[in-house]
Amino acid sequence: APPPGETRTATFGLGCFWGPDARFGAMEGVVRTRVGYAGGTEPAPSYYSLGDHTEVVQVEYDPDVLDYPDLLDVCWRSHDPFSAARKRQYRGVILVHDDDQRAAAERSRDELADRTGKSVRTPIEPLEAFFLAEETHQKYELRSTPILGDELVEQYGDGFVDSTVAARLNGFVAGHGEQAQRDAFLASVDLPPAALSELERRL
Ligand code: MHO
Repeated sequence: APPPGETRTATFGLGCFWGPDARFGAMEGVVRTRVGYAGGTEPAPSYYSLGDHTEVVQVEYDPDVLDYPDLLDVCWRSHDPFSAARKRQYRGVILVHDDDQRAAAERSRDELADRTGKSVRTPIEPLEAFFLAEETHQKYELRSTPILGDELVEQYGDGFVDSTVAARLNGFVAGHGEQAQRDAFLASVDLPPAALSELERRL
């Protein structure tokens, strides 16, 4: 995986952040995923004190493998862009990091509207600040998988959130990814035997 600096970052609100954390984490070229709170003004949000923020996933990716429009495609398929937001906590929103992302997001939104003849309600807003969510919400699908979750949390310790392996496995246990991709991945990683056999059983 490329070091930070040679990666790029994108941020999306797509409903409960557990789902998109797994969806993006399964993608080749995604280096890191983190879930958090953004899009509001509350200075110190937390899960039980969210203020006006939204649950978001932040995706760090290798631009040699993936580009922003690839992530936008997943974004459109991961929420209902034609309905008004329900709770602000779960609204669909594209939080752009710069002018290039804004232009690409607007283009992609307009194409979707043209293609469907419907108006797209998902707002495109500048990302102001991202607040990392509590540890229990990071890679939730993996964390809550028996045996595997505990083994991986133990192996990675404080590095769990930022681990590419944990991001990928979080996606795979949630059912994302292709069989060939999973097989190649399993062959390439060095996991504790208990974790590996649990994974082989599940995938
Ligand atoms: N437990 C909630 C969503 C949690 S998500 C982190 C539910 O499934 O409705 O907001």
